[in-house]
Amino acid sequence: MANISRNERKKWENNLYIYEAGLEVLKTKIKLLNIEYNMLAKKEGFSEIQKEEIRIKKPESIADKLEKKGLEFTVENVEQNMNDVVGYRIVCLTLTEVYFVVDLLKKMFGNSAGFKVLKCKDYIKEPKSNGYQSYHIIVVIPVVFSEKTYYVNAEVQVRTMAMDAWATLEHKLGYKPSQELTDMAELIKAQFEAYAKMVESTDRLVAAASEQGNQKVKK
Ligand code: 0O2
Repeated sequence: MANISRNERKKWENNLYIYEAGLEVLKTKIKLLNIEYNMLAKKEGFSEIQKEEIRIKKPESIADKLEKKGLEFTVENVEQNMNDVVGYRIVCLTLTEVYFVVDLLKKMFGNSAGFKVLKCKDYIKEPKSNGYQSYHIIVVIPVVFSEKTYYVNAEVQVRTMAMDAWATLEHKLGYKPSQELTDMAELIKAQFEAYAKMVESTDRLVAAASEQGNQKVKK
């Protein structure tokens, strides 16, 4: 585990309120998205959003991530190099709903003063080599206090239920393997690659079937 100096930890704790405030602004924004989604979902025949998770990354995880980038844990390094201290995950039932939500998010953050879409990573179109799939949007959130406005970057992940089940299991096994599992690492890797292919083909099949169903209803 990467080292955090006492001084930097103290500085981090003193700055944490900015990230906590950023998360509150993001939660409000996504509450609005939920209202709009629920209204449109009825018309489109979509299911409701299945699950939402939020988190502020622990300093230990931040330090580990910075270390991988060859950087020390300092408040400045976090501000300049980390996009996902504030994280929000939205889990939908189907692929069609994922892209619908992504589109709403892009429009919502792109059209609001002070907010910005910084970067999009479509790990659904281009999954990671281990099979990880998800759509990531990095957004900039304005946090307006009386004396100063801060800008906090946050990562919004959007994925299907099937992708979420895969990522949750892989996170547990792949990120922190026990000794017993390390011995089986190759087998697990292969299994997860196969599992990811199943997730991908099932999500696509469901999307195609729903699309066909919709067309029949419209005829
Ligand atoms: P945790 O515990 O979920 O917070 P960047 O610096 O932006 O170029 P970064 O930050 O690695 O690169 O971005 P990326 O690739 O978008 O990944 C950020 C987050 O996506 C991770 O945060 C995970 O939540 C998730 N993720 C990415 N790859 C994988 C994967 O292979 N498996 C699983 N299960 N999740 C993944 P953290 O901080 O790694 O973890």
